[in-house]
Amino acid sequence: RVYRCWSVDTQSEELKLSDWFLPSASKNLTTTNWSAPVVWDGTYNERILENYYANHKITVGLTVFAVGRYLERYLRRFIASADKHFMVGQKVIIYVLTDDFSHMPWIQLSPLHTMKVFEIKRERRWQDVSMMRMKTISEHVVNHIQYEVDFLFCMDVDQIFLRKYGLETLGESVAQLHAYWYNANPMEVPYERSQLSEAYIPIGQGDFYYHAAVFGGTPIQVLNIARECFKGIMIDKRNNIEAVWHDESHLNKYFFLHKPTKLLSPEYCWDFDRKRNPDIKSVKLYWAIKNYKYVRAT
Ligand code: 2GW
Ligand code: MN
Repeated sequence: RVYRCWSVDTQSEELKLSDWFLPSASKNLTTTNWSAPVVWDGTYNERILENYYANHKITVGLTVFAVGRYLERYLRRFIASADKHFMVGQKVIIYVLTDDFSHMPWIQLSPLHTMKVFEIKRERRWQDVSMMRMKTISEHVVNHIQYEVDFLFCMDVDQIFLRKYGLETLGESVAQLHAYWYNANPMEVPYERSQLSEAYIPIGQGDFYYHAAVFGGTPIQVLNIARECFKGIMIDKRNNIEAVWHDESHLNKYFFLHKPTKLLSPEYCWDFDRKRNPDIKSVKLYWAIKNYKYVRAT
């Protein structure tokens, strides 16, 4: 299957010509009502960022879980594409959490990039595989990640980097606008609507619907996010309720209560199954094809 990609190279050519003048993406929202930037292609100046970080050396972490069939199916492409596009020129540590060391793909990384692999146990239910990531992330941030990186991203494995995913995405706490809901009225988005769940957001409230496939920030902020989400998940379990979109519902509740300091446009996690759309100028990361019948079989 061939993905449609559009207007990318034109876009970066234009960026080179207009060194200091950066027109903001025409009608796309570029600032939230709490003054957090929404990063779209064309709203940042790569050269200024690179100059700044040339004098402020940082290391960026990236956690990814690959359990069961997701290991053979997605991990290699995720890591290989991250090596090519994620924080190029910066020090990067990719933290892989897997239930099966013996099937770890061999991948040669570029000099500034390294990888640490940890074994985790496999949860019986897939909902738990996804939700328990919050617990594992907290533990690893506490035990070592906080000493190893300045910024941390946590991502789903079923996605592929396509273009430079760089310094413009760094922030205290970073949330990803969901490709399907980025311009929807918060009234219509699939927040958890049961008051019995910790993830409950009342109708009429909420800012955006965020995608749990990407979130990040400083290690301490990520720790807060993961801890709070896991707390909500466990309270729900005790009350015999599971939020409609699992950890994603709890993440949305967290970001509703604690506004993220930076939002990433859907160009940073796009689904090419969606219709071509002039808002989306330069896709940096996209959803891999999911054969649910295959990957979710146990
Ligand atoms: C997940 C669902 C059903 C069967 C298996 C799995 C599964 C997930 C698995 O067998 N092995 C595994 O490593 N995972 C990890 O959990 C993997 O990193 C994967 O990317 C992540 C989330 O599962 P995924 O990608 O199938 O969920 P999506 O793409 O439908 O994602 C959204 O909703 C989820 C909750 O339902 C999460 O919030 C996720 O972060 C969201 O993107
Ligand atoms: Mn996913």
